[in-house]
Amino acid sequence: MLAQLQFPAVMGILNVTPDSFSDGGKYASLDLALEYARHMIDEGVDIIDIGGESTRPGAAPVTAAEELGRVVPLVRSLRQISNIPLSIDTSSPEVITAAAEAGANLINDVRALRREGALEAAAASCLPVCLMHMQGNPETMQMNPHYVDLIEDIKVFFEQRIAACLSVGIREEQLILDPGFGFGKTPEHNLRLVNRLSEFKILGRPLLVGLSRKSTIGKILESSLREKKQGLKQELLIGSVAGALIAVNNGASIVRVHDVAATVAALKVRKAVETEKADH
Ligand code: 9MG
Repeated sequence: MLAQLQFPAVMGILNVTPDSFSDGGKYASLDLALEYARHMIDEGVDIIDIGGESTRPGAAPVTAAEELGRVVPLVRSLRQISNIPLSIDTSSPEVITAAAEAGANLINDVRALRREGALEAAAASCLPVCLMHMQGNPETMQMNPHYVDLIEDIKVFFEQRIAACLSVGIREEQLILDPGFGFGKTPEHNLRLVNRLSEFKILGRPLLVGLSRKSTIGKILESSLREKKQGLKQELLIGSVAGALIAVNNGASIVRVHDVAATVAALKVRKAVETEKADH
């Protein structure tokens, strides 16, 4: 599946949780989720990332049974109506196995397959995997995140997780790496990661980045919004698209976003400019 993707690719977020990063679990029912997936496909999405566990800061864990009930019927139904690549946002071995059987094409694990049994389940599924860096866990990760050297610490983490994957038979070509914006990072850490993203390319794998509507974008925009007394929603969209574009310019191959149409449009403009450069 990775070989078929054209980079940069847009991964659209489809959360089927009662509470999610920012969509408030709007797509909690199967029909609504399917409708929203169709909408993202019309907007030009390249991959749909389906998540049944909230990973927002402070979120409590869910059981595998709850997660299975939320995501597997959706993967199965979507597979019947479209060939769009489907990513499953999970850390649970049971969900990895069931989603792969239902037709998922990619595992997106914010815990980088560190949960017991996840490495083995991912290896057995033969699917590509996105290994994301997170310091701590969603319940505690924003309580005073600290690094000796942000970029080096994350690189070492990636090297260890790549080695763990290789040890169970997951091939290096199946891996995508993600520095995990907002997962045990201060706003300053997040901005440094955007600036130094290309340093992770030395590991030889495509990079996935998720900045969309995260609190760092909100914080950057907060003061101007207070002055203008405006709502945050439109500004967050614009800020998120700007973040995605900068991330692609700095080396991201896949951007995980809420606002598919706007991101696709921004990347089209970028491509036209890049094409002109290549032609002359
Ligand atoms: C599930 N999820 C929420 N934020 C994410 C991010 O930044 N990257 C990846 N891979 N998954 C995320």
